[in-house]
Amino acid sequence: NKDTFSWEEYLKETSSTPAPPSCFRQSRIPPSNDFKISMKLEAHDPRNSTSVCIATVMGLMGTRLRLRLDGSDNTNDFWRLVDSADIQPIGTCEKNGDMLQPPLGFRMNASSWPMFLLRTLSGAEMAPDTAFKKEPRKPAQNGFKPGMKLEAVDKKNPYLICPATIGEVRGDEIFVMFDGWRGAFDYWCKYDSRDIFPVGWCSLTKHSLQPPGNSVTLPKSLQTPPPPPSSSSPTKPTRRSMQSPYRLSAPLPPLPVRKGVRGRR
Ligand code: MLZ
Repeated sequence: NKDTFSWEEYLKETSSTPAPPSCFRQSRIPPSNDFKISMKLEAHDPRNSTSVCIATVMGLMGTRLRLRLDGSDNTNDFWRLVDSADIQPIGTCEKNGDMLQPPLGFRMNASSWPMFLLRTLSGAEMAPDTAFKKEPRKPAQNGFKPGMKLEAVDKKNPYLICPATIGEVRGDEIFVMFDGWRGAFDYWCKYDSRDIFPVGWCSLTKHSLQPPGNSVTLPKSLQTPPPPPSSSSPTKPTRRSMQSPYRLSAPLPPLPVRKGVRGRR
């Protein structure tokens, strides 16, 4: 199908290479997703990470779960991997001598929390211990290099995983640039972030992968290397240099438009 995104063709088109799988804090063989919709589990509240709450599985995609904290509204759903350290079986909190907390923005009076908890858990289907997978260890060091390709969660639209490029590396941090989106969704994160995946992850785990946006991508043959960074200004990727640290050399022939890419909304 010509309209679906193919890494193989895209890597050729952009003459780029994937970041080696060893760079990522992800299992070499992705874990299976043994959760089912409506199962309950314990999760750290993303807005208040010291508190552990009850969450319900609202959706499944690849090795990820769409979670909603019980007692919260439907506008704060979040995504976690089945091998995330942020989730655990019901009962873990109590076993550790801790107490389950109402989520930030609990929609009832705080005094009704104990009864709410009781009702929430009675008769609920709890996710089995075996569904929770051990979090992989972090790679010993930051092995990413500028220009390497990867798949990354779009933090502004966290249900999306999209093709991306390493823009810059600084210590333990990497700059993730989303291909074809002119910098609007780019972010810095740690090299061992759980939100980044090796090329092929989505296809392997049957997660959908967004095609790149349609802002200009220059073939390497039309690019010139950037000037050496001046000591006064630390290099920050510019809007123009979306896909790689290379810039337009001018004048340009009309660009071929890749098929099947949507306009930016
Ligand atoms: N509103 C946009 C989402 C863009 C996602 C970009 N991810 C890097 C759309 O629906 O096209």
